[in-house]
Amino acid sequence: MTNLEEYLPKRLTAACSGIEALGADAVLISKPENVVYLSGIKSTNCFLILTPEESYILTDFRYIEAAENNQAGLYPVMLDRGKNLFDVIKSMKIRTLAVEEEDITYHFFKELSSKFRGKICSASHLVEDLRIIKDDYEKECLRRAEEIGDIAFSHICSILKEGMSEKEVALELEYCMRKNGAEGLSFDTIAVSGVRSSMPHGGPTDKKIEYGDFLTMDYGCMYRGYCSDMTRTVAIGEATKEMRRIYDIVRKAQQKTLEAVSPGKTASDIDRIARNIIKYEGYGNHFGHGTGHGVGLEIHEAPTVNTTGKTLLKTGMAVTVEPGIYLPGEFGVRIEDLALVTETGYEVLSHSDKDLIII
Ligand SMILES: [Mn+2]
Repeated sequence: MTNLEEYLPKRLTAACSGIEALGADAVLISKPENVVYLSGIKSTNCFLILTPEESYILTDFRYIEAAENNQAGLYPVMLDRGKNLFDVIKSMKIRTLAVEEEDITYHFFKELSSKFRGKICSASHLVEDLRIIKDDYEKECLRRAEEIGDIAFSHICSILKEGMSEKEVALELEYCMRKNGAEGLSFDTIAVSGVRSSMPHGGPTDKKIEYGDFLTMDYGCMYRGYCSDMTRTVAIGEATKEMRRIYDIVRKAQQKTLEAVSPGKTASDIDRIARNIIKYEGYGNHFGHGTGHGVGLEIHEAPTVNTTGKTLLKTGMAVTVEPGIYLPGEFGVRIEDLALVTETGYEVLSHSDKDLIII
């Protein structure tokens, strides 16, 4: 496995080189995922102050040892009741401070404005713009996270049977992922069966899996902070002609869209492929969500792959391809893979079978 330590100083340098363009002389990084990206430290109370000269990591007693050992080249500063974040900012002689406006609360902003006399501006998407292109370390983490998802899928297929509840299905997936090295879940597991499968984001209930049900499982884990995300729909016992027909439309839409992933296309180009196939078959109104999204330290991050997605796909981006058809009162089908954009096209990271599996 590649060493994270090699990447941290490069990421920090890249972030600092963007400070001037913001019209600021310092940037306050508060979003936990951005703190992790630049420092390698996961914490519930940690801030970075970046300046073109020196950069600082500020945290409390609970995380100070990790902060002191950071491999990014950040200077550690301990916060306590006598010296809070605002005191440190005040003492730094900053003229214009850029903040992560989508992360901080109004309360935080009021407090900052009352103590800091300089100008405050937006850090825009300084760190997110770096995070959208995955480095080799991140690619390895995403590959492993998806591999764990694949292991969980084979596991569930080997034990799935009528009478199991949706909650049991979710628990088995989750336990298997933890057993195989995941440190947690990337989001609450979706396991919906029968008529419930028409709810794209339904949670698992006590409903038992019955003969003739479709079962949609959308789940993911965290591996070294990176998320996995995959969806498969399987049939229990048998699938009617109608179920097979819908499954095949989604299967085709998913495959054609995945194959179109390549640098130079916009996110909306990708979305349009899945949407047009489903629309052509007459189910346009039954595919009401976007085709995909970026994945990394967050389960949903840039680029958003939907009808209005303007992002130009570039080598190193990670996107899901997850079209679906949902027929309320009947059933639903969704198939999802995670892919990396490569120089020549794409590398799919989830390898579980996508032909209809009947268990
Ligand atoms: Mn997804």
